[in-house]
Amino acid sequence: MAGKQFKQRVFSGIQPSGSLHLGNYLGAIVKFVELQQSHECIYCVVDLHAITVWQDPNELPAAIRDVTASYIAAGIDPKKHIVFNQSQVAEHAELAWVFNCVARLGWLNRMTQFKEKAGKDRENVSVGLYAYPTLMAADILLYLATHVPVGEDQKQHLELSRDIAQKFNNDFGASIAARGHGEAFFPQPEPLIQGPATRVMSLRDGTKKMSKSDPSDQSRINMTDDADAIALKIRRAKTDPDALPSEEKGLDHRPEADNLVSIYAAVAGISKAEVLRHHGGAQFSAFKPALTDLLVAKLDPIGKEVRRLMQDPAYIDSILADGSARAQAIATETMKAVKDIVGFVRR
Ligand code: AQP
Repeated sequence: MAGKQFKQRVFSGIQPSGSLHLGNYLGAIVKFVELQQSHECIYCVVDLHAITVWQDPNELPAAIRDVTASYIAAGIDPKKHIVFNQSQVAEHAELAWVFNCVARLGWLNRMTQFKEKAGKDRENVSVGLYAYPTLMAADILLYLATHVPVGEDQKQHLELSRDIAQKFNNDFGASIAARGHGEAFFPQPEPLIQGPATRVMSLRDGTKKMSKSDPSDQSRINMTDDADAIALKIRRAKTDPDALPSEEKGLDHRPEADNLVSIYAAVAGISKAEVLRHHGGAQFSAFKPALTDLLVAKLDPIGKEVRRLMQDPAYIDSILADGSARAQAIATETMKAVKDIVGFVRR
């Protein structure tokens, strides 16, 4: 892969599998918004991924529109960049199939997210849940994306996407070169995992990731929670009895304290060390109201805008239709080239 320069392009997505939460916001959306200044960005509502576990068909359309509204309310510009939902661009599924034939079973067997999500009931989960990472590789590589902003939990899947890109480039190297694409057709997408909140933890258990699928709504701050709900959840958030330390090292083995300090740092845009310089020695009874004020100031306007946008589903659908058409134009070109490289006969 040495040498070939790919145009810099950002791709990422979020599943419409429930209410978006502070982890999705700090781990992903904040970076999506920042990257718009420096890159061409494509942000997807990954509905094909969502159905790897059961989704009620009566609720899925609202969930898709809710993620779209959250993108826009947080500051993503769907005119300058591309916002769309995955199922409107059939090439995602088409490239995923090719990648199913490139990726090795042994690679997928190592994926920890599958192991966690399948749990003990492995025989009973969908084939889609197992193949999820090959679809994710297709999402990214369909647009020849070079940078992928994600939370820490997606690091392993990103590494798999890089392995798939490399194996495709190697396996079809002669065909790629013969068709004038140089030494590599796909780039090696780089994960962008940065900041103090790449892994926001549950408010009820500091060792578990904050997640949409956690049955307890008290475990997460939803992007659309109002000020009262945020205050209540932070007040009830699990903590230990000690005061906050003055240095970061003092957060070791205190997962809940570390989580609240990390959230504060990420929302305030400062380091954890700085948070502790101001709040070291404080009891949680004093720190929690300060954290609540910060969260309300950040999330309340976004939540209000999401609720306003959700009043107009036709507008949201028009954004998705426009974004899908623009995404499709890129995807079609990639798939034509992939078909030629693999050796399919096409119209
Ligand atoms: N707790 C988190 N901290 C930081 N980042 C997070 N992300 C998710 N949870 C956290 C990041 O959000 C983006 C979108 O995630 P996703 O919806 O595609 O899937 P997920 O990672 O499986 O998120 P959830 O909330 O845990 O969903 P469910 O419960 O449906 O599986 C990704 O960039 C992810 O890293």
